[in-house]
Amino acid sequence: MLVWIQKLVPALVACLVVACSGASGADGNTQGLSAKLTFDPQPHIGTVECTVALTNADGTPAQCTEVELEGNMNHAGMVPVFAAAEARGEGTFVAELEFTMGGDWLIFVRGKSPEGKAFEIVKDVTGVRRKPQADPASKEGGQ
Ligand SMILES: [Cu+2]
Repeated sequence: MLVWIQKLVPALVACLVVACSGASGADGNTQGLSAKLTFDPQPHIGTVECTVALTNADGTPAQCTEVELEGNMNHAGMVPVFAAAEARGEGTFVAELEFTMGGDWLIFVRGKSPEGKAFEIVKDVTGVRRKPQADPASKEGGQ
């Protein structure tokens, strides 16, 4: 029994490490595009609306398609979170991203460029923490 556990635990750990690092994969090709992420409210543990503004190299809005986000962290055993982004025109997309843990996140923005080529842009979102206890006067998520 003990031997069985001694064999099993390293195997499980190895499994988690592979699963986590495998998610980020090789360097994605940005296809010359840039992404700007804005969050409303500021990133906190829980679901946050993320607006992605995609621009071409010359700064004009990039008419991308099939945009999705993957949120990940740099430690083992992390389950990545995925969110499809909805097109709002002018290279702008909106997604509901769920931060499942506090800490420093990497957000992978993926989709198709205006020319139909797959792109991947990685953005840092650092210092995600517990949602501040809002004072009762401010309404979370109200617009
Ligand atoms: Cu994590």
